Amino acid sequence: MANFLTASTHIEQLNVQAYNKNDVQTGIVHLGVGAFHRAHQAVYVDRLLAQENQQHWGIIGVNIRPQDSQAFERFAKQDGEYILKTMAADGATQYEHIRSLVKQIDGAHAPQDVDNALADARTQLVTSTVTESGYYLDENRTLMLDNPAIKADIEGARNTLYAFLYAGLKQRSETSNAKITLLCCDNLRHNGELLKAGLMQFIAAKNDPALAQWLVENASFPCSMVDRITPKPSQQHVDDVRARFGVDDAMTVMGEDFIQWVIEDNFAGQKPPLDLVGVQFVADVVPFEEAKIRILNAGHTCVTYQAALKGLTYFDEAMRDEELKQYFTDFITQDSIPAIGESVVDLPAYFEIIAQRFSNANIGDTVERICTDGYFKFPIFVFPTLEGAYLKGRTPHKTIQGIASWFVFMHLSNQGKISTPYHEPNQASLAPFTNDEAGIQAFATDRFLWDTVPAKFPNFVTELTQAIQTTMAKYA
Ligand code: CS2
Repeated sequence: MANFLTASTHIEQLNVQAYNKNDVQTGIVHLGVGAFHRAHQAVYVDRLLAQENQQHWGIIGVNIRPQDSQAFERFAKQDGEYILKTMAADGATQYEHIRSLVKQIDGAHAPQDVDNALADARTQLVTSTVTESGYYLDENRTLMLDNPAIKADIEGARNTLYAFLYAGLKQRSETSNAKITLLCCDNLRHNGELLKAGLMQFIAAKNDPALAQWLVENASFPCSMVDRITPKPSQQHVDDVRARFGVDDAMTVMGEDFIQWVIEDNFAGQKPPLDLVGVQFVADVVPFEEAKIRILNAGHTCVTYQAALKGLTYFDEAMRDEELKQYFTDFITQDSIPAIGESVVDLPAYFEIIAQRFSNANIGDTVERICTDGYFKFPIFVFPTLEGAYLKGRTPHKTIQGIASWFVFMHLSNQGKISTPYHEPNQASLAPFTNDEAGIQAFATDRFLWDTVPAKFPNFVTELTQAIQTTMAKYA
């Protein structure tokens, strides 16, 4: 197998785990080989492969999106190997050569190869990172059967992860009885339960009770909390890697030095001993998930639109802006932490660590990246704090301010009044939220976003309307 880093490559300062890639066999299939996977799960597995007798955990990387085929092809050409750069807030920098993605399949072109990989009895674990919007579930965990992508998949197309899981697991159920673990690695609350709910409804829509029964007996869907801030790799980073190591790395990634993975100990398939390399296996992942989603992700979400309105480019700049820094502290201490209540996680200490991570200027994480995909992020990241506060009899003023900033951002960005572009895969869902009384009312009462909060706590609608008006007046 050709090696991506040749003999002529300058490999000083490049860390590589001590295992021989020729000894590695595959035990994991990963769907959605994006930057986050390459900076997170693939890194843990790379470390696992260097442990004694753990060379059977190599990853088969699967692309499921036709629009990513070209990039994926380049990745496959470099044998799935790439360089990861991590940077600490104090400037300490590390480069690692990651080799755990030992085989690549472009599902957009070779779906049968994906089915074979999923059906292969050696595959013990299927992981997925297809983004928050890749699961097509509404506020009641109901699969969006009217969504064109899901509709087409039920008819036999291959748009979503469900179509791939369905076909592969069906083949597995017919050819082997090997148990399997389906481990969702996206930032969704109770992510394992959601993956299970979505897949089971998909199988029901395919009218396949035998497969549903097979999954009940042979599969598990643990929840997991994944964490590492992974900015979109910049051209500067790609150039740096080329200058430093002499390679054109199409899939190089960068991230912060912090990394965490907490997994519910519920494996139907064989369990990779990832605890040897720092992963935490726990009976209940919910407290970790809630802390991360409500403090880190919601902190990002509620601050980022305000940062964009202020014209900031990098997220760490927001942490140096007195007003936004204070806002972030108030949002977490007045709204998020009280709404979580008792937790096994030391929430104030956790918040301090996140505040430091957010201030890391070396990673160059952009406001633009964090503004992406707001329509799916608010219900997942921000809604629990909103509802939790109201249920405890409090009005979450800071949360409402964050929500208002999103509304104002969408309008000013679309009008070209601020420079941060808004990448929103669900633009159509935002169409009713026009910048007038009716649009604000539609926004403040949207069922997908805020579920029953507006009906149960009408004060939310009043306060949000005011906050939108104040914010609009400030920035328009
Ligand atoms: C961010 C996440 O996109 C976002 O909203 O909050 O991508 C965040 O950087 C990761 O979840 C960190 O683990």
